[in-house]
Amino acid sequence: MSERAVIEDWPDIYRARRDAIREVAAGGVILWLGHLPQPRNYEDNTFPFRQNSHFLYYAGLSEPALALLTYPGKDHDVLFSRPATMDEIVWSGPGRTREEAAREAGIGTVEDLDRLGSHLARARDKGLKIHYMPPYQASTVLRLGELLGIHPEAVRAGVSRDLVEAVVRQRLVKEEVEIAEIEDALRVTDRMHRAAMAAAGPGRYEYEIAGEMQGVALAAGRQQAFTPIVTVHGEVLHNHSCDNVLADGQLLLNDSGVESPRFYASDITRTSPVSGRFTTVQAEVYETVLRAQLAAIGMIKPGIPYVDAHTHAARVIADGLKQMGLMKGSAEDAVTAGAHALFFPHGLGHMLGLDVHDMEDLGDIVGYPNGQERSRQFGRNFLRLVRSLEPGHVLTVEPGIYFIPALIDKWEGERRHTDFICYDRLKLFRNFGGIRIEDNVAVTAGGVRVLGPGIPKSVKEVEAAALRR
Ligand SMILES: [Mn+2]
Repeated sequence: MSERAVIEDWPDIYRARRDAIREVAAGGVILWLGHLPQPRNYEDNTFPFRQNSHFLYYAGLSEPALALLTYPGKDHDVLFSRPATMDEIVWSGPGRTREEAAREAGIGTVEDLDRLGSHLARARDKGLKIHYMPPYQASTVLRLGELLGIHPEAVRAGVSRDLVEAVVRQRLVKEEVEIAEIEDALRVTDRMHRAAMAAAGPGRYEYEIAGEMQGVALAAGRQQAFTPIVTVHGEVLHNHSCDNVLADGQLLLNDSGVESPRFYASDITRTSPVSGRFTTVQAEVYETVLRAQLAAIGMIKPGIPYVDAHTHAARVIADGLKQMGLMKGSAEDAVTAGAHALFFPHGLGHMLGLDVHDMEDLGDIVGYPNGQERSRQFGRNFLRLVRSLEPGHVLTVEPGIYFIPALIDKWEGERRHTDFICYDRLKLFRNFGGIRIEDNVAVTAGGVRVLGPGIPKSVKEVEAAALRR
């Protein structure tokens, strides 16, 4: 179904990735633990399974209960897997054989999972350092403690800093095949967003729209890359409830994206009018967000610090709000003081890859290189990415304007930034909601490429898609 522009040989791709990372272990062994199923309300009723992204990056295998040891020496990898019991075959089917899975990952040797401990013991006896990534699931912490013969509380201190840094370096720069995966995901995400715009209308419920979208994803054999945000209360930034009824005059904010066949994420936000037509005021705010987004995208090229695009987008927003009589004074000074964050209280974007916030399990090392620290200023403190951009980086650009009644009341009560904010006029916007526009872009040698098939974005395009019902 999906057209592929890139010739792929995934076993070779995984092999090459492992050969690059094993250099970093400098003669040591790297332990990659795949995920176990996570119980939902009892042991056998589990959450939908999602493999660990580092495991996917280096082996591509999406089944539970796998492990991988990367030994020194080219192509020396051992996959560990549990042989299926007869009961498991009866209840869950035979699945593919371990040998088939290993071949797909370009791995020549397969062993039983319960031999992993003795492999690690032998490596330790030989004085080889065992490198591993920081765990974020409780079951992984416990397994690491057991496998390494240390107390679970000591697991975090033993994480390999060298490995983490090298994984970040490697995964940050996307190969063509990875960008093709993200674009593949975006083709389904496009259809999902169009379906949502067309399905929205007065009297329908947010969950009905979410259901239409999920239908598109499931019918394409895809999972969501994260819990979708589908709401008329776009001012609640990560609003995961969706039981409001849609009314004429409201805006529907939809932040969602599916995964590709190899589990790469897409992450798109569109905001559309429930009635099919923006009001004049809505269109004015919308155009401001769009101007900020296009200006930020236009700045992206190798060498530019992403924080500069964030700051510029904030200024465009402050300027637009000035024209609407909601802000005053110098837009530049307002942004330096942080006054714009009343309306734009989050970061411009984040890295995207196998994770929707790529490698967020590794912390700020992804977006803040060389120990740079996050700003303490409200709004800017939520910026996940400041680093200088390089060809192959894939990231989101997602400015927004929101009217958050509780925040407005607090700032007004504290008489915060009264030089820049027109609190009186703001009263007219209390029930406005929020607008965010988000695209996924790749940094190229010459600048930037917006990924995906062109999801409706201008006022005209969004209205046309919303009226198609
Ligand atoms: Mn995003």
